Amino acid sequence: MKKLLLTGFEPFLDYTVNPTMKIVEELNGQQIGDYKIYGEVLSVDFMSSGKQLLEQIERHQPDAVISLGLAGGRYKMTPERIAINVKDGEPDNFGNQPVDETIEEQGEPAYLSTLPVREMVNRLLEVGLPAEISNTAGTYLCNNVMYEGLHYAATQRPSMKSGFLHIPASHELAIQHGKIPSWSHEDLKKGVAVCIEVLSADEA
Ligand code: PCA
Repeated sequence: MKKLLLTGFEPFLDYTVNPTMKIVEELNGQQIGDYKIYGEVLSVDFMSSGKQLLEQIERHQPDAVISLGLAGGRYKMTPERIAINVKDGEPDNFGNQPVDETIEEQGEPAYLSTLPVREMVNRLLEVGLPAEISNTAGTYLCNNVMYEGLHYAATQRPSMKSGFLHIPASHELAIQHGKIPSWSHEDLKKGVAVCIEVLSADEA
């Protein structure tokens, strides 16, 4: 059985719940395709989120990493194509707000996801879930964590697939927030499971 590190994030900014947190907690310990899932929740913290991801990689020694993040306002499930070596944007949960900073001094300007993003989108559409590839993960914590996972894989473990999946708000969050489109929690979780099945099938 292969190991998949599946990460989510805690709530941040005016998003009072983060649907990714509940998904990783519920999928933790489950088996999907050939993968046993190791679910972990990361902080929204420019200083430590990347380090937390690398610690979890060292701890679980996964064959693949999928990180999840909330993209409040998006209507579709969006596998990310690329992570860039930039930290910038809104303040994190500790009030830090880097401007135009690099994530890794020695890192490449950008890394492409090594997950089968096209196949994931195609399969999501087949099962009736709206999806498209996203060509930007932004410059906030999601991009940061995606970049760190890909940088680690590129420099230390080339066989480890790594990438990121942005998901829409859950109904629970949309009710609290008031101004964002949403999916049911069950559909969000199903979409994540479908992407893991595609990853597993891609390697079979
Ligand atoms: N989404 C944010 C950070 C945490 C999360 O779930 C992002 O898109 O960067």
